[in-house]
Amino acid sequence: MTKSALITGITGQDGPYLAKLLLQKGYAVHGLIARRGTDTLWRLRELGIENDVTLINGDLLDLSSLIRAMQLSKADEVYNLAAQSFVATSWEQPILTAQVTGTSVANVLEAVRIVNPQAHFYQASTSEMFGLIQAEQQDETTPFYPRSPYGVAKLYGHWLTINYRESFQLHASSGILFNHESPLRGIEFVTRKVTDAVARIKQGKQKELRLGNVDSKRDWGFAGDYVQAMWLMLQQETPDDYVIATGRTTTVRDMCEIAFRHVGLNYQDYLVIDPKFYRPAEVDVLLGNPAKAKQKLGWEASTTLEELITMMVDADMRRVEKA
Ligand code: NAP
Ligand code: G4F
Repeated sequence: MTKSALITGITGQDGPYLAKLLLQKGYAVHGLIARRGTDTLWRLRELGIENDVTLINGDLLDLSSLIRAMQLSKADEVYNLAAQSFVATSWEQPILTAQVTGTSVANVLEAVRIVNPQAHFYQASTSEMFGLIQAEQQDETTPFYPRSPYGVAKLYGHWLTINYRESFQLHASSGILFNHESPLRGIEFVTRKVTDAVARIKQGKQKELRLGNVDSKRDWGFAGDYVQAMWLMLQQETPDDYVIATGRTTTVRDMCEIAFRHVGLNYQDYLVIDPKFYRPAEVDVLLGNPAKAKQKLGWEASTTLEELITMMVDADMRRVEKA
């Protein structure tokens, strides 16, 4: 029997990588799409799967559209990836972020519970929930201390997922994923902002790179590796929560150095610190401990930061050349 999956957020960074993985495994893949009049399908096109997935119109804020999506897709597995996911925006739109990233998780869980409570459910939780870190290396037992409206909203979704598991015995799992990047990363996030700037500077189309806090540290992995962990969680007999990370942390500054060096440039000649990009409250450092995922899921990151950043620079060099 062909398995069916429903992915919310199929037009984001992770959605297309997950869709491709599921298609390779023989799933019928459905994606919820909130039509906004812009070209949101470019990532599916880049992975060559635009015509292989079934798109269903809907919005996380609209429970009826989620019920309809569950009915149409007959999903056995539901991956809730949709969110307002840019941390900086969450201070400018805290209420929208609370609704889309936070309370909408109740809509998705309700749609699952009403239409097919046997379906396995994945919630895209985040290392942002650790915020002001309470342990040097964060794992599933580390207390949360979110530092942004986004982190607070995600914490609601995380606990609701656990609550529905305990209240209704749903197979609901939560992946606490640390930062993961790829050539499909949105341009507003720091890695892609850097790799795009490197390509433009190298090709004479940009003169400088303006960034905020370059001393903050992140545990960066490759999105293509991380979607495998999502799938593995839903194949387990019992639902659970897992930290997904590389176990290595690097400053934004050192990440810049890797990106510029790849095209033979020195980042110090182009980097301008611009307080406009500082955040009202910062997450200074994130470093995950993925031991549980390794032990229980057999998962570990297989792409180094150097491989990831050079892959992203190469993709942006090609894009800028073509433009
Ligand atoms: P992303 O690129 O920002 O994608 C977000 C997706 O959500 C897009 O497809 C977007 O659609 C959709 N969306 C936004 N509002 C919606 C609404 N009201 N109804 C339906 N769809 C809506 O995020 P990502 O990097 O792929 O991350 C996937 C998930 O993992 C997110 O929940 C994120 O918060 C979480 N996460 C990400 C990371 C990371 O490092 N990437 C780490 C931990 C957790 P449009 O294309 O139409 O805008
Ligand atoms: O790339 P970022 O915007 O990612 P951030 O805030 O860590 O959030 C991402 O990862 C989370 C997982 O931990 C996800 F849940 C979330 O959805 C998102 O995918 O910023 C990374 C760091 C921050 O410390 C930021 O202050 O880079 C710093 N930074 C410095 N200058 C900048 C800039 N970030 C951005 N976006 N733009 C800058 O100019």
